[in-house]
Amino acid sequence: MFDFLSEKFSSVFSRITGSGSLNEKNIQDSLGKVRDALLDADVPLKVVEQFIDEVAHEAVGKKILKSVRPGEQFIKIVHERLVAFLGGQATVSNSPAFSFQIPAVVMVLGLQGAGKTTVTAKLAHFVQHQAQSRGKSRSVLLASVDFYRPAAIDQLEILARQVGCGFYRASQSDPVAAAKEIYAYSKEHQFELLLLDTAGRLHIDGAMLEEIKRIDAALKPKYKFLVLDAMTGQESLNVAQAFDQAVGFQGAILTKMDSDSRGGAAFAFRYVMKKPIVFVGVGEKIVDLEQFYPERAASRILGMGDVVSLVEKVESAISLQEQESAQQSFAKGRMTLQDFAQQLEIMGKLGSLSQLMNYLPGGVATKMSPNDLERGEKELVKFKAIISSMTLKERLDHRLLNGSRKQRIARGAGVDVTDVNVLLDRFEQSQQYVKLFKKFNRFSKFLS
Ligand SMILES: Nc1nc2c(ncn2[C@@H]2O[C@H](COP(=O)(O)OP(=O)(O)OP(=O)(O)O)[C@@H](O)[C@H]2O)c(=O)[nH]1
Ligand SMILES: [Mg+2]
Repeated sequence: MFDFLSEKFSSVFSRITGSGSLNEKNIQDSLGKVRDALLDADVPLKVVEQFIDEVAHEAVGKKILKSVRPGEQFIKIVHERLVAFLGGQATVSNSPAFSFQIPAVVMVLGLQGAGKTTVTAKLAHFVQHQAQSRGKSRSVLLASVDFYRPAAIDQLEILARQVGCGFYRASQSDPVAAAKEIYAYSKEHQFELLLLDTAGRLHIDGAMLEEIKRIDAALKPKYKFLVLDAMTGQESLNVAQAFDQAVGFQGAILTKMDSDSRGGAAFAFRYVMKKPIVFVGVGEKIVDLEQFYPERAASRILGMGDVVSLVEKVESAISLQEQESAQQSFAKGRMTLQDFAQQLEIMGKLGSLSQLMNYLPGGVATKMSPNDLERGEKELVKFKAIISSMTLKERLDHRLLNGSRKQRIARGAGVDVTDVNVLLDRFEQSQQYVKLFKKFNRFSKFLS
């Protein structure tokens, strides 16, 4: 998400020099680059100009604090403005645990192929998972009034099975009658949440809006979300406006943020519609839905990483005990091969390297090619084997590893001695990284 922008932004800020205060002269070059980056990301010109004006207004005359470099001071200002542009602090999408008030009907709207059906299933998973983590359960029903594409309802049925939630197929094929039938079924069976998938068309047209209006009037959904494909760029604004005039909606769900979407849609949507982006879709699977936090998105754009989201991902995937031991090695600012092995284990549970890299600061993700990543995945497998051939003593102190020990370990793991050396190199690098991480923590405290 926002990789494109963070790649562009990463070179912008180091160039500001001089001390004393930020002035029109020393930020001009950086402002120009920020402007170009946003335009390249398909952010509408009007929005970019307003943004640049705000940053300039905020920055000029700012005294540079003694403890930071001018570039860092400028980043802080851009960061604050980005957060404000992407939704500010006080919206529903910001609350750390967005949850649906129940009972409720939720309806998704959007053009053909935007990702409505997938989002409907992802929301069902989200709600059930959220309830589970609190030791509760929620009865969720998925249903569709898409009678235009023959396989549309089958697609939803398959997804419902994956999610493990309720599914109902209406017997009537008039969308409004079907919606009423679905609603009656959901009431009768006391579902707490009904998620209704609707049909999309290639373009906004009168008949489509008319149909949505009638379904809306019949069901009076508590929540309506507009599903927007992040790849469509500025066009999505017309779609948003048309749906808003027809039935209104609370917020948007931007899908396909994992693709090479440049993030412009998020800016444009927020600026024009003044409504929150509530969720973003980051992949095709039902788990690939994240709540949208302007603050975190801004950090990612600026190449500061999104450590908070990473931590959440970690928390949902690994045990408390594992987290604590990882935390300890980070806090010490140094780690042993034993810690390293444990972290490899944890990484394995979290997903692929390329997914994880996106959360890390410094635009790490954009600097790695798919080949690098694939090699990285293979290395991880080897590394695990190598470390498991070591004795505990060796794991706690890697300096013990002389030539003959390395040979023994390589034989045990079924690899070459060079592989053992590669592991040791990587390990030493990651020790550096742990130190860096500590520094980064200090820096992010300064920003907040
Ligand atoms: N990579 C990626 N693909 C997605 C995401 N969301 C949806 N897709 C894919 O986009 C395609 C269209 O998704 P659907 O959910 O069928 O879209 P829809 O809006 O229901 O489409 P219609 O019912 O035809 O109007 C599918 O191939 C999905 O797997 C996402 O967040 N990331
Ligand atoms: Mg669909």
